[in-house]
Amino acid sequence: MSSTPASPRVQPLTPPRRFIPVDHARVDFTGGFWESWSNTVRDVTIPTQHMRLEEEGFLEVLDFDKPPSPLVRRIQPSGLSMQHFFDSDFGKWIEAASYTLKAHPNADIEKKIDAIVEKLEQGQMADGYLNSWFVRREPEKRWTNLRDLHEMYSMGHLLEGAVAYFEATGKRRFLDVMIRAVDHIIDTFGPEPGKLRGYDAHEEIELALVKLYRVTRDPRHLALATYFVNERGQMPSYYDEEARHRGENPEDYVYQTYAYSQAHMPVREQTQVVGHAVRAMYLFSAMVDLAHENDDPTLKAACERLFDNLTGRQLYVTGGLGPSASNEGFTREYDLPNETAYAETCAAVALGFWSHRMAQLDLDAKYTDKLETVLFNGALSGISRDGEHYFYENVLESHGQNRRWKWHYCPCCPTNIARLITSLGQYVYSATDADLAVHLYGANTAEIALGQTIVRLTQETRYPWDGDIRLALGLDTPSSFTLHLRIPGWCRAARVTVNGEAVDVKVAVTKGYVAIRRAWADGDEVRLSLDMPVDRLYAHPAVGEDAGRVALKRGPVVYCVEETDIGTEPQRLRLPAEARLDVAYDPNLLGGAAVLTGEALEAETSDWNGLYRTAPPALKPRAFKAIPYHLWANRDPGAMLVWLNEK
Ligand code: FUB
Ligand code: ZN
Repeated sequence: MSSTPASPRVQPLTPPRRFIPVDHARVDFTGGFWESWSNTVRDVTIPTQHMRLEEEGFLEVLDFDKPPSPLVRRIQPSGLSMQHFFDSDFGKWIEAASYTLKAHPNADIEKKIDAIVEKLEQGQMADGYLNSWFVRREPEKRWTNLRDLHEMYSMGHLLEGAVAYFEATGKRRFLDVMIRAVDHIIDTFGPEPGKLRGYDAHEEIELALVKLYRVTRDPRHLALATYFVNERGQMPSYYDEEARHRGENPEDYVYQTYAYSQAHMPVREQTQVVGHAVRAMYLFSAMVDLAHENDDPTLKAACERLFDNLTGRQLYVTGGLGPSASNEGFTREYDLPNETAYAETCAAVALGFWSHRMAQLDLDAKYTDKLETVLFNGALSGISRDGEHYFYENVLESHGQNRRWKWHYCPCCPTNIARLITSLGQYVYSATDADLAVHLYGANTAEIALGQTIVRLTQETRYPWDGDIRLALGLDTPSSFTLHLRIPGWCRAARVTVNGEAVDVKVAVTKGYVAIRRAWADGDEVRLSLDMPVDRLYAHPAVGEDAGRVALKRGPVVYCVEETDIGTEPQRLRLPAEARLDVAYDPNLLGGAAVLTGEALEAETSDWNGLYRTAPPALKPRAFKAIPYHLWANRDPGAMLVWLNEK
């Protein structure tokens, strides 16, 4: 295969500083929104997902001592079967389950993980190669089609699982298996003569390698991740040459363009978010990691541009992304159809990964705001309130045809939302030696290290149902540091007090974080009050789908209207611009939630004879109710709408 241009010169970032997320196991959600979800995912989602993996034959692929069973997933036109990447699904399950183990040891779950690890180790080839599909079915074809077959995508998820399991239990076996697999990849790929200059079309291994590097501190692990990111999109394309090598015409590529995999140009030159949404988010997450680890401002700058492009032109109000099913990704800017929104759960979860990483490099609430948007909306909608049904696609409009799945033909999403929620603690706080940042609000207690200083924080709040937050600090000895409190972008009036004394928020705020520097002492109390009215949101006029429509949002929570609450399809409603909306907490709604009520108008249909007429419909009053979008499709099936017709 041909050589490609050297990667760009790297200038150091100044200052090379990054906030370090708190260990998720040091954050204990105590009552309220996230405790409830964390418990559900730990107690219901994790065990039932393992059952599904067994029932659906995912774990059977590890029976290396038996001949392979008939395929349970067909081969698609690209040559890929979902079965090629079954390893990724149990890899992600191990990762999600491991996050629960650290604070809540569970011998049964550990036994299940150990059983998978034992089989993986048995299947690992002598040279370290590990991928159940190729080991069992097509060993001669390994590394012949990085464009379509997800080999390193699967290995990346196994690697993330191995790191999480090691960190949770201290057991090295899985980690060592995966280090051997990575050694094999290092021997096979890279710019050195005799190696393949390839990289996997489905990004994932890059960010996994950085996680590995943060455990091993082996520079080869970081170098491999750096190589993969730098090599991506270099021309001539590796995928063209690889296709010719297989005797194929590169022009027959099913997806037509390498933009599908963000491999159409070098990553630092990319300015528009394109292609497959999950791939893009995993790549950009790795780019932020590498921007930090390599002090590389060129990667950071590329991420900043791409983030602004995504959030300014291509993101659903729910935090969903990637409108199109055909490429599981992006189309043109401002193309945000509601009923056909693909908005895959995995993509929203991965946007959470990316935004969170951006905020650690550059403490700017514009990043954390998006993390929060996906957490309360477009990612959380991917799991049912009972914790064992899922959405793969997160539409913003339905006529009742969308139902949650017990499992999915391609079940990448369930384990992805599970790993996000079981590791949620890490997103709440982060620190440097002299700073403590509070990114998310939700009742919890936490222990956070700032260098040698341990801060015990108690956060009391009913967030997201109201915007009052009390933070109590516990310290063994007084300590000077800066407390950074995020003022969410949706909040137009915030008040902060320290031990009862007001802080001038306007003076103290930078990029959406109020900075309070002082000598903190045990028992200090910070109160934050965020005004949380119901906001009416309008979409940019270029989003034709949303013209004349309004979305309701209160604090971080996007609302929708479900037919089951109003007795008619919400598509028939007109919400008057001046309609008063009341907020009330309903303890009986799916574990409790703030709902919006008021009066809207409904288009009369009883006096229509045909499809069209010259007079507009008559409008009659209709009681109105909206519930948080993430809770939709948990009760009677029916129509749903986020963008309501406005009158
Ligand atoms: O291809 C692997 C995963 O399955 C992708 O990330 C998802 O979009 C789904 O296609
Ligand atoms: Zn998915």
